[in-house]
Amino acid sequence: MNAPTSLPSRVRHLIVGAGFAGLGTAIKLDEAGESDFLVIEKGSDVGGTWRDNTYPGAACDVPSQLYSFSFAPNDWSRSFSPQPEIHAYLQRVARESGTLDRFVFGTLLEDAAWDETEQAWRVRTSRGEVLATNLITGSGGLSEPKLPEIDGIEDFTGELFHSARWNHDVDLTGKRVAVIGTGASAIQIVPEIAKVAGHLDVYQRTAPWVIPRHDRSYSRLERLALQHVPGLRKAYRTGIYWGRESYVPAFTRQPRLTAPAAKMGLANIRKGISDPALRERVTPNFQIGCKRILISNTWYPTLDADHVDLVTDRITKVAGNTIVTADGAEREVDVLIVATGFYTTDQPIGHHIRGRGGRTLADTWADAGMAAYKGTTIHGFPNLFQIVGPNTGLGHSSMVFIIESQIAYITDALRTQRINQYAAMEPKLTVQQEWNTDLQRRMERTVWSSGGCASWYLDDHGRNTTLWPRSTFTFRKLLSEFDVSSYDVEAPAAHREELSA
Ligand code: N01
Repeated sequence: MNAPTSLPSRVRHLIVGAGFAGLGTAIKLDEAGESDFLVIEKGSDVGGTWRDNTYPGAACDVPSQLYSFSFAPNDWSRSFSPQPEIHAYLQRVARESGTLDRFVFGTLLEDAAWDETEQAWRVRTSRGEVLATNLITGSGGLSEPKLPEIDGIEDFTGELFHSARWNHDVDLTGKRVAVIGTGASAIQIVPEIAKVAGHLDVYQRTAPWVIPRHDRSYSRLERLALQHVPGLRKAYRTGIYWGRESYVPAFTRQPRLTAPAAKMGLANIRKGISDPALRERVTPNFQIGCKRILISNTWYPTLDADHVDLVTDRITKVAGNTIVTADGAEREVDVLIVATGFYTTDQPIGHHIRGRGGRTLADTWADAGMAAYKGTTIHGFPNLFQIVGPNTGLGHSSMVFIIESQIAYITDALRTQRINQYAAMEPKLTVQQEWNTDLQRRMERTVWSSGGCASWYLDDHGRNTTLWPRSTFTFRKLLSEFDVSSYDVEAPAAHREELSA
């Protein structure tokens, strides 16, 4: 691989990020003959979230047979693959794709501004400037760690780190450890570190719903069959897909259909915890599905262990190496792990992308929240394509399915652009508004709106600007073809001058 070390002055497509989204886009653009692209990646490797989240116990809670590219099968070792296996998969796919010669690692996007004269994105990176006709962002919806706002936490005198930036130099053996948060990351971390920590305090603000995890390793025979029996892997993947898709009505239209899942969650508590008072404290007070449903067989038994304390009193401050809660209790810790999630409704990259008139995405979205057309393109931001943009997230199935749908749409858009020699394309404002009005109308019926919880799905205005409120096959169908009639298009500037002469 001869990856470039400096940037060319001009490129047709600039892709930001080398996770599932950026890598998948590079592969599909290459296949479509759109080979004049560059991928910039701030890290030193491909993998995105699966490179960054190296915490103990990190694994995907969507079965790997589905949580992988449809065009790049893998010999998975188990149903819910651990992070190292997913990362290795992405590394292999990247290596074998023949596109790595156009990846530039260690390169941060600092600013991207639409240049009206050039009809291109003028992009400043930590490695220099590049002019790009199209800007495709795959920087991830859950990539920028969010630290909790707790008085005194910045002066904590022990070791402190976020779940997504695990400090592997810190040995937790025998230490007093505290974890803040009880989301998808924390419930994977806590059972693992409890095996070595001397004492563990788990700070819970909201009790999550946790149902059993049906994970197992595949037998040798199963792996051989999946690899060699024609059609078997595809049939297995399709089965998982439809199994997951069957949850959609419960989330989006009939929240009462979630009742069986709630029963499973309550049974999981009874099975894992013997103390009635502790059972009570871990019982959620909102409708299942309102926040992401978590899966674990070890979460509750870990909370029940003698050297683990669940703390439900609000943290009031951190003083030195002591965490103080509202009841006045003071708990000393050596290591503080914050598993407090990510910036989701205020995408950090939005502050670095400036469209027509120099307006940033962040400013455009400041008043009414994030909004795009088909989760991918944005009025006022010509030739910008966002993978995992507004309202493309899922609570039940594989984001790789969504990503591949968006990549197909973008590839078709770029083909249309080339054939028609459009210099710029952006969704019409009215079309984008109609799309979002419809989305928000559908959102009202969902469990995410009516389930009585606060979640990272909702923005400061209470609008759900992160999740897709319909089936994933509908998403795929709606993005199956680039609908140029929904777009304002511009001829190249030189051509416009010729026409007006
Ligand atoms: O983050 P979260 P996460 N004081 O935002 C608590 C994906 N993921 O990293 O519920 C005290 O879910 C907060 O409390 P509350 C998945 O999509 C996937 O765990 O807001 N507590 C919550 O408990 C997931 O949804 C996998 O009251 C504070 C926790 O911190 C998403 O990533 C694995 C606090 C944050 O939970 C994010 O998960 C891991 C404060 N000041 C993650 N601030 C897979 O398996 C926040 N909290 C695929």
